[in-house]
Amino acid sequence: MKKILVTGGAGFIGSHVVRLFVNKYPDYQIYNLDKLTYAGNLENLRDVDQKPNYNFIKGDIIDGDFIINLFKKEQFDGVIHLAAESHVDRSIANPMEFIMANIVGTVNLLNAAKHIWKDHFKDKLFYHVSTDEVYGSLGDTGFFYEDTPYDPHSPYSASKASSDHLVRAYHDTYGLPMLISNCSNNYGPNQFPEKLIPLFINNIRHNKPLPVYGKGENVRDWLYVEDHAVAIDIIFHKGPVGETFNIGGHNEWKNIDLIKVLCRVMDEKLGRAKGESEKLITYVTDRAGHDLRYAIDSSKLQKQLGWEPSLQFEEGIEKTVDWYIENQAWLDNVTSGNYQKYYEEMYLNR
Ligand code: NAD
Ligand code: TDX
Repeated sequence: MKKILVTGGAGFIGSHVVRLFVNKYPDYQIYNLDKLTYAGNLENLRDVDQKPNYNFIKGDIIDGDFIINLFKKEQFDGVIHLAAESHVDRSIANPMEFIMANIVGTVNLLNAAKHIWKDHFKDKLFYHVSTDEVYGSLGDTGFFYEDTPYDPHSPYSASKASSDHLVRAYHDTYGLPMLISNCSNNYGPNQFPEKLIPLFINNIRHNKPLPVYGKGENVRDWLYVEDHAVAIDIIFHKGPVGETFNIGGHNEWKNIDLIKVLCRVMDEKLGRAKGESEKLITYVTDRAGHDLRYAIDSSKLQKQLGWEPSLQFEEGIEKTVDWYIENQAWLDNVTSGNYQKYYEEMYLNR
């Protein structure tokens, strides 16, 4: 029996990680700790939330006393830490929320793990989920490797870089057993419609403008979210303690090219005339400090631990569009704020 704490399990990637672990490891008890910010949605876990090995805890990683008491009470064997403020544009508007959640929140978890695990580090593991954005921005060529120097530009990426440094510092200073992975842009079901792909799917659905930042020439490296969850499972179970792994699908797209693919697929799925959705493209003022290009080299993970992305992008984007079209109620609930009632119904009014 293992007790695993997953932080941020009601969010986009966290919900896919929780689902994978709850279904694949019936012998583990999975504890999903989430504050349920605007980005946390328990509806994402409706299909597993009645399973006997799933537990939900509403709580804030910024609250150090709460975190230490939780670790004392539950005696977790491992932590998979995903809870974070995750949207770059929000970090530009309000950096302090990112400092608190991503830096202070991570240190609270590290302190609790160090304190509670101190005499028996051997079978414990603190797995920190991070992003490729810590490495900064590439020019037209080259890749991010695990030893690429950190060079973050947004308050979001600087807060994630800071949390990565702190996780390594707790390993080097106190011997805390840890692993870090840095992943490229994720897409797929359950992503909050403020990030590029679900925002544009939702806007196309409502015939609203598609705001392309700058000239749409920035490049991102896209990975299907379930492939990220599988990579986390493999690294958590097989990764040598103290190591870092990059995760990415070698799938670079210029924003404007990706948006045109999305428009084409949406036209087909909605039965619209060819070229209809592209008419919604609207070029707007660029994001401040907008990183030009991200591209991950994940050959260490592929060679050492045998992970491979399972989906080609065309297949992944079709699956994604199908999911949002089949789950329009999810999108409507998220955009209206109704999804927050699910918590009240499930956990408060019983
Ligand atoms: P998300 O915004 O969809 O979800 C974040 C979750 O964390 C939400 O459920 C939210 O309620 C919870 N949370 C936020 N602050 C909290 C706090 N103070 N206490 C407890 N819970 C809190 O994010 P995501 O896209 O699923 O990203 C998850 C993690 O993966 C983040 O650490 C992010 O940096 C990292 N990441 C994301 C991507 C991506 O493309 N989305 C890529 C690489 C890495
Ligand atoms: O309306 C938009 N118009 C636009 O042109 C939005 C929301 C985005 N963009 C551009 C900005 C980026 O170049 O599309 C690209 C993708 O933007 P986001 O979806 O906001 O993702 P990004 O900023 O690349 O960061 C994401 O990947 C790394 C996640 O949000 C992070 O959490 C993750 O760490």
